[in-house]
Amino acid sequence: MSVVGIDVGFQNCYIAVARSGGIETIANEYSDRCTPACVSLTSKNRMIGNAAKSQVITNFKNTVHGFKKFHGRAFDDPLVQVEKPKLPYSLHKLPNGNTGIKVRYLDADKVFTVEQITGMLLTKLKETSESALKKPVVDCVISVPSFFTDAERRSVFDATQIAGLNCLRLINDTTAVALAYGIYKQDLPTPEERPRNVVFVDMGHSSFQVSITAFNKGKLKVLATAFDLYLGGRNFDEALVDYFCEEFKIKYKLNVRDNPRALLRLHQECEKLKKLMSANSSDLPLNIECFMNDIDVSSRMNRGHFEEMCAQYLMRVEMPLKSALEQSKLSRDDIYAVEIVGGATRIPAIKERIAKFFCKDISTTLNADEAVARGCALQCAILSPAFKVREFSITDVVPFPITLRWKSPTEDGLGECEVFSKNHAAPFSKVITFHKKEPFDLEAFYSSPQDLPYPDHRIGCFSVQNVVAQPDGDSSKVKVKVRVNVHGIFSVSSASLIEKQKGEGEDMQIDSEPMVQNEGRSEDQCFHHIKTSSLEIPRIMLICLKNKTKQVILALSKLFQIQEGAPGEKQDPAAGGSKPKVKVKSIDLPIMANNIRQLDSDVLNNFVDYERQMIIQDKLVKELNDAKNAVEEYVYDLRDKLLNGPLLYLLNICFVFCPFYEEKLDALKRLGQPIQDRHREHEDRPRAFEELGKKLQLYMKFDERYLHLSPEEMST
Ligand code: ATP
Ligand code: K
Ligand code: MG
Repeated sequence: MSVVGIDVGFQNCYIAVARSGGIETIANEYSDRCTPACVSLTSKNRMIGNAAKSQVITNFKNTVHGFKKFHGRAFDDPLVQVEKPKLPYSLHKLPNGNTGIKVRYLDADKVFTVEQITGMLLTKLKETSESALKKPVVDCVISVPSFFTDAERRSVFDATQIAGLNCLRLINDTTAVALAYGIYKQDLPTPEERPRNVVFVDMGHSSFQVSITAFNKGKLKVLATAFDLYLGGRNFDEALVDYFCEEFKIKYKLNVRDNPRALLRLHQECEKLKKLMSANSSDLPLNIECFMNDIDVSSRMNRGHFEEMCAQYLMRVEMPLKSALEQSKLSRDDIYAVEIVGGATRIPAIKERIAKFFCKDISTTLNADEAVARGCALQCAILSPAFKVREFSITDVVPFPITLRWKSPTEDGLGECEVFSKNHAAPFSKVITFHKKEPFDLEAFYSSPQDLPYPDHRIGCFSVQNVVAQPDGDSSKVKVKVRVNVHGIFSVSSASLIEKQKGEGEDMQIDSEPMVQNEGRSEDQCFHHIKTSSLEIPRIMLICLKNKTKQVILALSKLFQIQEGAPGEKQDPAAGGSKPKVKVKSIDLPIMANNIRQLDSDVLNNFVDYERQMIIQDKLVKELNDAKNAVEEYVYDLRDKLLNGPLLYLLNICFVFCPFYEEKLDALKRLGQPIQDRHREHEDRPRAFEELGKKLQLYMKFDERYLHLSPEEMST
């Protein structure tokens, strides 16, 4: 069983795996540990990662990058509309209103969903992991920004399924970093001592994330998170691009924005320049040859000027830091360290701003590029029963408060209740008790739309079905379980009707305020507990059930609730923990989820099938290319040995026209072998070779018709 963690960045992806020696990041076939988040579609196949990145300019209409933020977003979403004009490829409104990506693939117009594009990227990352580990990879942990809402998380989760992965957890970027930081620390305070509070700051290509996390021996607890959705390395590239576009308009009379290729090249050069400026404060040149209309362009830039140009972005660094600190209710003195990761934190002005805010030198003890992936792999190792790793419990937060509103078709009385407050511990389940005579709907939504980085605050509607009144006409007690799961996804996960048994009386009050009860342990804690518990649940059982992890965890959380009692906010006699006053029977109720932003299962299955087909197509193209390369290699080899005019011509024809490379390679070898043999003889006997030359000239007479012969005919 493999243990893999994947950081899917807006620009860069990293993979880390757990091996006996510990966690290590792995390189792809280009010996690159970074795989660009880029997919290029062609008339024959797909190119993904590094191969796709090299197509960004040449095949710009069909090379997709910068798509991570389209997850779970409608085409009309303001964020999508802001991005759209900046993209070299086209977006398309899907029938369900979501964002589609329009490209030419296999000589046809094709619209892919963002889940499919991320699915392709994940297929590539899966293959890279498999070739490094030399075994199939299915289980993994994948990172998402901590500010991703329900819809975005569900969409990424769908993408993992399209790629055939079993995602054990979607973990927040900064939480993965916190895990990578804390798990090996030997000197963390004991659980009784005051925790060690560390700030994690991650600025990537597209966004800025901050978390404050409290560490004790064997555990971490996220206290607060904050973010700027629109602040990342790319803003600094764009500032440079804007500047040079203006300059080149005046200096060279060039309208760079009208030329997608030139604009893309300028982007690449500006990013390089930006990185150089991080290490160098002197004046630096920008030179691009044959930039547009055969004109070479050149200019200069230095760090001081660059920082002036980017003042509006640098100003925004402080806000999320301040927000996180306020939410955590800590003072600057309570902060033990400020750890930075993410490529864009290498910009000196950003580091300065962070250090200044916390009045503290910043620490760079983590690998800025790989920390997220390493944290993901560590989480995967912890969740995997087949892997031994130090026990470490992770408590994350609910980033945006969630409210439930309920209504019945006939009963009046609309009610609502905030089920998860901001920064509530997650993953977490709660049981809410209702008193109802008929089915009812629960609408879930984010309570504070003004703070939500997403235009629609609705999460979904969950209908609790089959609810009936008690035989005596009283309302029935309905227990509904709501949860934010390990992925940070909300759901109304189960409901049951508590039926009074005949002859028993219960003092049941009908109140509009539902009773909210916390479950004893989070699912994550349960899983931990079972791995170390004295219950001795056979390890093999855990392994057997590895593909049903979710169900196992669910079962275990139930088991623990019963075994250890549920220290809920309020004790409910029927919960099973304490002595029930009355005999009750519990009936499971079906729940219908509506308006959930997740792919329907038949659509998802189609995407899974289509991804498999595309994988096969890519494999065929690759095999053909490999065969072609083998022929080419053989031809070159022969050519080196026999620099004979007519023969060279013959071989070149074979090479250009051969459609069945493998057969032809055999045929060529049969043809070539005697030639090589004779060549050897020729070195002894020049006359013999002359004869062969004549013979070859005979072959030449067949000219191109010759190529229509079968391999057998060819060799005779
Ligand atoms: P996100 O986290 O937003 O999804 P990502 O994870 O793909 O994006 P990273 O790989 O962390 O992003 O960082 C990429 C960004 O860091 C790019 O904008 C890149 O130009 C920038 N960057 C990398 N090295 C440097 C450097 N030395 N100086 C300045 N910027 C740098
Ligand atoms: K990254
Ligand atoms: Mg990142």
